[in-house]
Amino acid sequence: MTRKIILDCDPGHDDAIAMLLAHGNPDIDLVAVTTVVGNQTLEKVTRNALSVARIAGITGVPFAAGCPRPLVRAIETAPDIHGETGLDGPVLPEPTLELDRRHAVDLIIDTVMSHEPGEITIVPTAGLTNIALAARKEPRIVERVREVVLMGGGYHEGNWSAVAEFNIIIDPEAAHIVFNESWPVTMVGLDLTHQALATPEVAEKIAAVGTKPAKFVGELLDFFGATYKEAQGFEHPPVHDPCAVAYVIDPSVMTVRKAPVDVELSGGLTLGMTVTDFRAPAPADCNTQVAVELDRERFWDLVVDALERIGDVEA
Ligand code: PIR
Ligand code: CA
Repeated sequence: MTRKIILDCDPGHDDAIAMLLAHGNPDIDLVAVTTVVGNQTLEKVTRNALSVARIAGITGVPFAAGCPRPLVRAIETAPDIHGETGLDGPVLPEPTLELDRRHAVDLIIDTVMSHEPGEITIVPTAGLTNIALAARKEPRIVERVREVVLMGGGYHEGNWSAVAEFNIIIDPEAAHIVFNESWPVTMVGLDLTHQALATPEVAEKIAAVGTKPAKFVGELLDFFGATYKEAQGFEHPPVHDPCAVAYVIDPSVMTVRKAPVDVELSGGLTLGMTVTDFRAPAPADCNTQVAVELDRERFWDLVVDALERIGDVEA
């Protein structure tokens, strides 16, 4: 059963890998890619998205740029992790795709409204500014979207504060909107993505694919691994964003637990925390679930398989 997805991203090393996984997997139909300020400025992450499209051989998919800043807060980027370009490490080719003329929010709305109810899954791997605005501008998308599977948050740890994750804390008001709408939301948070570590064995499997896109992923992981070690003391880097795509491809690649999730907007120490209520039983109207445990081997097999299917792309 192929799933049509909109990937809303801020490439970003792991966003780039998420895009390659979505493009190379036969069960995913990538129908739009939208960008939002996050790991770097909107201008930088948008250019990166188009460069990655060229590396992956993605054509015929609309790419649109979205919000240049969060709803309420000042811009916060992550150069310590992703570098000054947002995608430091590999040499990036000049983009060949042209940007769609629409704003990302309009592309999201048009895409959802022009498909049947239940057809489109939204996969945000960045701050939730575009998604929140789309829900406010055209509330009918909330009923129409199949589900929102997002990388962000976490129920037991943070990476930008003790308790908050980057994608949530950079625009907590937007995250609050997304979690509090009635669409089904799966939170693929740090609890899950910190299990997706790119170990040397993983890097070897990717290198063995031997193609240009696989080499690109290898270079991404080298840079990401070095900054993750330096800035966050990780032995191997967690490759967050492809986990959300993997859940859409095959939900059995991780276990999930139904639980209400809300976003803290006023806590002094806890701003942007995704407060998860594990008290049983979950209320009948609970629309949220959280990812708990990853089948690491099958996850990486999906990534390697996508790279094998993409093959060597003539740039
Ligand atoms: C990763 C990110 C931001 C900061 C750090 N330290 C690490 C980006 C990734 O692209 C991912 O979507 C999410 N935000 C993980 O917090
Ligand atoms: Ca990201």
